[in-house]
Amino acid sequence: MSVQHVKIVKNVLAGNDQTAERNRARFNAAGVLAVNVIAAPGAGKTSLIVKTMAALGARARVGVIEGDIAGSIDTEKVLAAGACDAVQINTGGNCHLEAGMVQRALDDLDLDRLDIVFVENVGNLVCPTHWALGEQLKLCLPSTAEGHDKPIKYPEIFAVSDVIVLNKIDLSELVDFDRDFFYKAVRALNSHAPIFEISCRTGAGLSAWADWLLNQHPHLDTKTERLHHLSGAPGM
Ligand SMILES: Nc1nc2c(ncn2[C@@H]2O[C@H](COP(=O)(O)OP(=O)(O)OP(=O)(O)O)[C@@H](O)[C@H]2O)c(=O)[nH]1
Ligand SMILES: [Mg+2]
Repeated sequence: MSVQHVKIVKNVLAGNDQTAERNRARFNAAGVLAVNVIAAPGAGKTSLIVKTMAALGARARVGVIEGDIAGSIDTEKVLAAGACDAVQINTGGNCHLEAGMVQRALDDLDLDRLDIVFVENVGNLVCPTHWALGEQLKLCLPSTAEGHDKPIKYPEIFAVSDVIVLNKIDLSELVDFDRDFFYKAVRALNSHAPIFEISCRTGAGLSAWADWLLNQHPHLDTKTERLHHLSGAPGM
C-alpha cells in the first residue's frame, strides 16, 4: 500500500511539472521573467513586490499573481502600488500554489504587456518547494524576525532557490539575528544563489536587488524595442 501511495504522489508531481513547463513556455514566448516568491506568512512577500516595483520604476512593467488561501487584500495592495495587472488565486485551503492554478491565472494576464510577473505563493516554507509553477526564478524570502536558524529547519527551499532575499534587516539587532550563523547555514545548502539583504521598511538594499533582478531578464531590451515599434510610441 505504501508503494502505491508513493507512486500516486510521483504521478501528481509529474503532471504538475508538465503543466509548469507549459506555463514556462508561455512566459518565455512573451519575454516575461516569472518569479516564484516563497516565504513564511508575514515575512514580507507583498512588501517585497510593492517595494521592488517602486525600485524598478519605469524600467519594467510588473504583473502579479497572488496566491492566498482566502481573500484578495494583497492583490488590492499591489494594484494600488502600481502593478500593471494582478490576478488573485484563492486556494481554498491548499497550502501552496500548483501549476494548474497559475495556468488558469495566465488566461487573465496580458503577458505581452508585462516584463516581470511575481507569483506570491501561499505563506509556507515547506510545501511550495515541491510544486513548480513554470517560474524562471525561485525566490526564497526569509526575514530576520523569523530567526537565523531557518535554513537548518527548512533546508529544501534554501537548497533549491535561485536567489535568497533576507528581509527586515532593520530588525536584526532587536531579534538577535546571527548573520554569520545564517550565512554559514545557507552556504552549506546552496553555494551559488546570490543573497540580498533588504529592508522593505527603510528601503535598504532594494535598489541593488532590483538592479540584479532586471539583469536576469533575458530579453528586456529587445521586448521593449519591439513594443515601441508596435505601438509607435516610446515609453509605454
Ligand atoms: N520592520 C519591518 N517590517 C516589515 C518589513 N517588511 C515587511 N514588514 C511588515 O511585515 C508585515 C507582513 O508583511 P507582508 O508584506 O504583508 O508579508 P507577506 O509575506 O506578504 O504576508 P502573507 O501574504 O500574509 O503571508 C507587515 O506588517 C509589514 O509592514 C521590513 O523590512 N521591516
Ligand atoms: Mg502577502
